[in-house]
Amino acid sequence: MLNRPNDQAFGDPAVSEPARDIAAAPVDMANALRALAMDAVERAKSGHPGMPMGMADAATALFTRFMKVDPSRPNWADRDRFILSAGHGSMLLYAIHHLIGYADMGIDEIKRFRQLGAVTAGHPEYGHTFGVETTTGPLGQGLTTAVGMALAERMMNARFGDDLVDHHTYVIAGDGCLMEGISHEAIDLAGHLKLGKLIVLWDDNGISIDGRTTLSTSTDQLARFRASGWDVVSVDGHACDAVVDAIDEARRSDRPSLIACRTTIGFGAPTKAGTEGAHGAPLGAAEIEGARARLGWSHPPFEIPESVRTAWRAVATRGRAAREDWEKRLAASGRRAEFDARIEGELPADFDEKLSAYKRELSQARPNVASRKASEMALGIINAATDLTLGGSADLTHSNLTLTKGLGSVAPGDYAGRYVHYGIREHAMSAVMNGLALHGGFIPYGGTFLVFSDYARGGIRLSALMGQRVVYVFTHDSIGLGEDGPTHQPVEHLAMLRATPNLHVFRPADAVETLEAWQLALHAEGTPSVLALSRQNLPTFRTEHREENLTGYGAYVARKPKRRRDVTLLATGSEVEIAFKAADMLALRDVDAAVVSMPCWELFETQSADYRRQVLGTAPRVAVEAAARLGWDRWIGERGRFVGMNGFGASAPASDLYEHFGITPRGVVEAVCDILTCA
Ligand SMILES: Cc1ncc(C[n+]2csc(CCOP(=O)(O)OP(=O)(O)O)c2C)c(N)n1
Ligand SMILES: [Mg+2]
Repeated sequence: MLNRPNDQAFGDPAVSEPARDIAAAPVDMANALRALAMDAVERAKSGHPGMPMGMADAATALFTRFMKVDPSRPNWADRDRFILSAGHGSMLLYAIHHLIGYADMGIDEIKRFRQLGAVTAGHPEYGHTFGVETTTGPLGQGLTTAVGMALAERMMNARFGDDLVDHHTYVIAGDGCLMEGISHEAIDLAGHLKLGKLIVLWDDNGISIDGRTTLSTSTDQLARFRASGWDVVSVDGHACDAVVDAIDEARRSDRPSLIACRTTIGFGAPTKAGTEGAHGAPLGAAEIEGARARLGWSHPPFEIPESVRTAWRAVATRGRAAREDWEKRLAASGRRAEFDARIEGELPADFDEKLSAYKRELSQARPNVASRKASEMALGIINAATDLTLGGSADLTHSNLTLTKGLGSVAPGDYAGRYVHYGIREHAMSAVMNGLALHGGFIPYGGTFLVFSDYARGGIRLSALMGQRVVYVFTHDSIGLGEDGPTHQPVEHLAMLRATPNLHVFRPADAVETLEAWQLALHAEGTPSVLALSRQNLPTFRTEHREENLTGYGAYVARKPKRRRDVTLLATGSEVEIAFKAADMLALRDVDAAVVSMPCWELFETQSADYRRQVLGTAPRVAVEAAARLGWDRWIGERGRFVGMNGFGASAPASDLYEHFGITPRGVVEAVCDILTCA
């Protein structure tokens, strides 16, 4: 069903001519992308040929005329960022990378598309393939991560000027990206912040997996973007010149731009073009043969004529020259060391010293404050000690306590500040923070209530998968938040977060542990962190200063038994206080209890078996945490007991709720006496 205006071009001799010796035309360059995509998918027996074939012309326009990248220096700081938000079309990216000469993308890797260990993973994976700026696959994430990159670019520009920071962020997004809810959060924020160097090419093909997009949407996307403060234009996505003109125009705008590229999915495929049949399966030998004929591409699979290769390599030559010019400017700027340290995210040399001095003060002052407040106090020191940190909250600044004095808000057209008002957009906040971290120059942290980590989950998972230093400040971390009730009281969230690989979940128990958690989070260059923080006050029990970061052990004995260890009480966060009180009560009944604070399970797991044995002991264990039990059985063992939540919370003052759910010193004592004979 070839019903788009440009379908007429099929088979038209003007579309292409056989390979020539003279410089290749854009259509040949685009056809090279199409051929590599359909042949690689065919060979892999899986993948998505439709999107690369549809967007080949627009991508050729973008790369040949505008993209500033140097494949020999994939991470050069002032490169343009290209984000394939429609990550299923990964072969488009790999074909381009092959043709412009990324060292890891030889033709053999294209032939090994989607095979174990190949750089040509099913979806683009950050850190796995040169030049892949972010992991995409969950639709909408790339678009939103790109907003973070475009914001980082403006903020670095505000700090270092046009000579050192001046690049664009280009996105290819599909119908799916624009249908996802996160897209609205992203375009709303980008439009508001006037991120003029963000340019989105929408693969407007009217097709998704189930069929025509009219099955499920009738939104006027151009109107939607326009209403959010974007420049918008619609062009024939197969007319290279029209796309070039549109990008040219977009680059002149001080608003973000949407270029709707009207395309035919699977362009060139004789029967599957324009249909969902081209979306996500090999085309089949006959269809590929037909496509070759229609496109005028007579070369065997994986063979690209030299004229086409030469034309593509010009992109790299141009990029290399731009990079070399930039390096000269950087060298002449006198700010090279500062710039490099910044982009690498190096904490200042005296950072830990300052934190340690503050930790000593805390142990002496022994504040009785909520851990969210302790976090604010820690941030006061941290944000003064480094300007890498970039704060923010999803409209809960005064609850999350994420804003410290003098940070200044990031505002439309003014990017000097260090605090982002993400608005009520938890999902976008997580993905934007990924973009900020990936771009380089910032350590983003952002706050919301722990319960709404659900809404941020898509981005949190990618922070972990990509190993980005992003800090999630999740306050109101249990029924301890009280009256707001069960919709606001997290129960299963710690378990969900702890189940996520490469994520440190800290639940500090006092002001000292909170500072230590922050210190660990900021040093964890390849791991995002969650700080689960209380609304209610917690006494400081770490009253003796220790230079060593005890939270870094993940768990440690916070109170040694007096004579022998009859029982070990395990607790985190606000429940450590309960465990201490239970230990006092048990002492009166001649039961000697050790109390173990477990602020970070993941770090505890990395300790030696010996250390873990020492901490956990051989006596029976009782764990107390105002959350779901899932995961605790690992620590309490077969004989253990768990005191915590069995279902959702309720609306009442916090102390009534703890009483109601039996998460009390008495509840712990009863659990202990259930397994031991108590006096
Ligand atoms: C969050 C998310 N939901 C679902 C999918 C599965 N999925 C992959 S591609 C796709 C359809 C996307 O349609 P479109 O963006 O129009 O791509 P096209 O078919 O035009 O290539 C879906 C549902 C996904 N990758 N991410
Ligand atoms: Mg589509």
